[in-house]
Amino acid sequence: MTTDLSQEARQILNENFQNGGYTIPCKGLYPFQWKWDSGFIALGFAHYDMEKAKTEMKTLLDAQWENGFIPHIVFHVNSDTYFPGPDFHQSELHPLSNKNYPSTGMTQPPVLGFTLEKMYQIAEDKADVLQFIKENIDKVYDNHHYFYTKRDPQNEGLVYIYHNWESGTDNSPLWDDIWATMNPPTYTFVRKDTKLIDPSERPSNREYDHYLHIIDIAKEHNYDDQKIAELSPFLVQDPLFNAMLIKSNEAMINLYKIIGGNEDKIAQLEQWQAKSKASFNKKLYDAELGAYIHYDLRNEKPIRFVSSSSFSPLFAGIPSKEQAATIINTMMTKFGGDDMYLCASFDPTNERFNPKKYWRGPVWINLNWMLYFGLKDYGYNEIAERVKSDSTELLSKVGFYEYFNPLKSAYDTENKGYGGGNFSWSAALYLDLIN
Ligand code: 9WN
Repeated sequence: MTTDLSQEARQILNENFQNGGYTIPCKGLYPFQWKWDSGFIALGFAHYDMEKAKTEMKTLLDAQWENGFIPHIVFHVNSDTYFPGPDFHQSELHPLSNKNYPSTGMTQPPVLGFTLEKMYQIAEDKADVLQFIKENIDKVYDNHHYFYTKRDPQNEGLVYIYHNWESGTDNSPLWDDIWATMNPPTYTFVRKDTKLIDPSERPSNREYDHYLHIIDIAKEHNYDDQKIAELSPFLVQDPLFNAMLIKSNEAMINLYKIIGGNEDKIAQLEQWQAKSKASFNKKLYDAELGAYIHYDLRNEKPIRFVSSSSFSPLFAGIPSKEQAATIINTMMTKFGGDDMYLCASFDPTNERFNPKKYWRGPVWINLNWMLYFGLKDYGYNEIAERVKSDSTELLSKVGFYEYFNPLKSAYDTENKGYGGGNFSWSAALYLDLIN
């Protein structure tokens, strides 16, 4: 059973790997290279084809901008199955963008530091992977330098995202109150995703108006970070994004110590780390909700909802033992009933929860993967095992979909997952989870 699934997972990754040296998240729906997908995909390859893992990372890092920024999508090819493409995003507007690779002008969660460390841990030939890390780690360091110098206007050690696509959790109900502060024009555009996927599982056209409008504002200012910080109607400190940054800082400290030298970089990373962790627990921990929350920096107010991102700080060692106990209790109470698969992407007890619609409720394997390792680190082995077995049960029951209904009863009447099928990070992280 496991062997068959592993073979299927490898086949998906192999088939989604492209000649240009990168892996698409899934055929049709996502025909380019995505930043955080690439990190997760590299981990899957690392278990059976380290050369491809290295190539995946290298191709993404080649698209880095001169200011250290790494874009969320690299448009390696032309494709008419995705909107909005390179003509809409126009990364060339930024003076320091990478003119060899058209891309978006926004980013995604910083997973590359901890992905490099994981590749080293998985590697049989440590010397070979260490050599690769030596050649590439400074690019990831420069990316963190970009975040701390350009994305933290109040110098808090917490970086902002200026677009919901930067969060990776695109249409989460977390953003609904921000959309209510905006009134974007109605755009004329042809959606491609809703031709490929049941529209009830994807964001609405009106939501896309908001997404496009934020990009237009950034483009009017050539993607200038300072202007975006001043003007973007969406400016959020996201616990998932910042937890990824902190986890990757830690990974880079470990790797630089293995490499030797680099004292200045280690010192800088440790300084960022201390500041970020302190601010994180001060600003993003909501004791009353018993969870980490998002902060709306534009409107200066906390976004007081619980989502799967609320538990991601476990993966980065951010909560104290007491805070960990509290947030895990919140998770099990709200998300962990016997009738549910862990872990819904949004609070199932909230009226905004929708078990079928993208990031408004379904289970996502990448968040489960983080949760599994975070729970283990804090000694919650039984709950960690449940997250793992819920994930593998879903994958073996219906296949390597993009997201899954968290309600067990849903599978009495339908036998499928949602969004794209043969989805790369579901396959890649399965291979990592079972190893
Ligand atoms: C926009 C590729 C990406 C993931 C995101 C997921 C989805 C894109 C879209 O697909 O977003 O970036 O077009 O909906 O939300 O997390 O990286 O798999």
